Amino acid sequence: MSRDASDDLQAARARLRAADQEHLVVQAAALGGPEGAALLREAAAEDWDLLRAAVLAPAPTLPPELRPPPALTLRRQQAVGGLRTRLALLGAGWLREGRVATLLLAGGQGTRLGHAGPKGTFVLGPGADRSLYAVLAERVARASREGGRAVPLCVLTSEETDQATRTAFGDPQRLGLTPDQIRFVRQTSLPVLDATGRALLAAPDRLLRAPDGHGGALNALARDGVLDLLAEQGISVLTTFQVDNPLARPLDPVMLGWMRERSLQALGKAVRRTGPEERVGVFARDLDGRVRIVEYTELEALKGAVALTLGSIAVHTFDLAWLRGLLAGGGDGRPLALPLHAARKGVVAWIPEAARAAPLQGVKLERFLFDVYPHAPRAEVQEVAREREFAPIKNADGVDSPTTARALVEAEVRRWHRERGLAEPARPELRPLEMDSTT
Ligand code: UD2
Repeated sequence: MSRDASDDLQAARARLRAADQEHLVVQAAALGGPEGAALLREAAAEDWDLLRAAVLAPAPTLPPELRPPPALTLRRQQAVGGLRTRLALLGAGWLREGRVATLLLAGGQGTRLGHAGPKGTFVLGPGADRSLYAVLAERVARASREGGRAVPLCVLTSEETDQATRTAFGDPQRLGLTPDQIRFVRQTSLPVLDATGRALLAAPDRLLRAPDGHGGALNALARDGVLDLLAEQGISVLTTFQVDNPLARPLDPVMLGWMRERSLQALGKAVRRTGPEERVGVFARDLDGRVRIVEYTELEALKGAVALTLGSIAVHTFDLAWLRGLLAGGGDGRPLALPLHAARKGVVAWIPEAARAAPLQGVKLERFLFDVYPHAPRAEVQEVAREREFAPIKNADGVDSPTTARALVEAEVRRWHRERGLAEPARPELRPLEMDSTT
């Protein structure tokens, strides 16, 4: 081994020891040779102080006195002096002008659903071709046809879902998309630690890792030059939606119109929470009027959380120039670093002492894309009708399951036909419904 190679390994060992990761140095020594060196190099590339602080630090500090933010609620009947129509026309204008791109968040591991493969490959039915990817991609295709412009669709994948997702999308034209309309962006991963802040192993020679949260989309989009490319194409706003919501309306002209009308940096869709137990982040506003989302896993730390009833359905619209500015260096000149959120999860790790893999409690670290909200001078919330825009698929059965989602989707398709005086389909398929929000 060359002298400088052994020097950098020596430096790696020192860094790991200083970060309470001595067990990795021991494991690398037990492996020896190139495998041991590879483990040392992989481990040395991580910022252990940041990772350990996220695990060992107290609950995230939330500003005091969080209050519910005002929400734009448009009821179909009252049409508020035609406001909804006017906003829809404004938003449709942006789609026609090619000012809108959208990001499908699909890098999650989807463990709760228990589906083999990326969640987007889950077939919602009724036809075997109705995967979540197909249903959602077709809606982007429909909005593109209606606006006369192909809306760029970015799909966030993770190391685990990337290949299967590209394969699932196959020939984009089958979904009504043009080949250059879709772009895959692969987020990075972070080590999984134990509750004491020590790295876990996936195998004798490599760390246990997990996707770094959909907040990883920003750096991945920037790294791949996608944000610059979208800006060069004239894109003004990037909307987001999740693969697990077949009723998502990420190109809703009313939402886009409100964003345009109010010159916002961020706008999020919300539904009234069913109760404090619903697993959705909630919109809140702090004393200086900044809007943020407090994730449901962190709400118990928040007194008065019960008053925060606007639950985020993870359909957001962000101003692209503002996002790029945050990444380049926000107000204080430092590039935005989204905070790390720690989640205790059951994982399977390699236990060197037992020389086998075993299930144990790990801590996954994620960044959340919606943590950009507090950096927005003007961020607002659009309340929408739950039964028409939110059919989450999270669990194999019970609440937020394929059964509840199918029922919601079928009801929405029937309602959509009824309101247009069309005969209700015998077996409603979620063919591209109109994108507009319906409240
Ligand atoms: C998410 C929201 C929650 C609420 C709810 C609505 C977060 C952290 N929480 O809860 O506030 O809006 O959805 O249904 O967003 N994903 C990635 N990469 C990752 C992790 C997740 O792309 O590293 C995607 C994942 O594929 C899914 C979405 O992000 O489409 C959210 O998944 P989740 O399991 O992190 O969040 P969840 O469903 O508990």
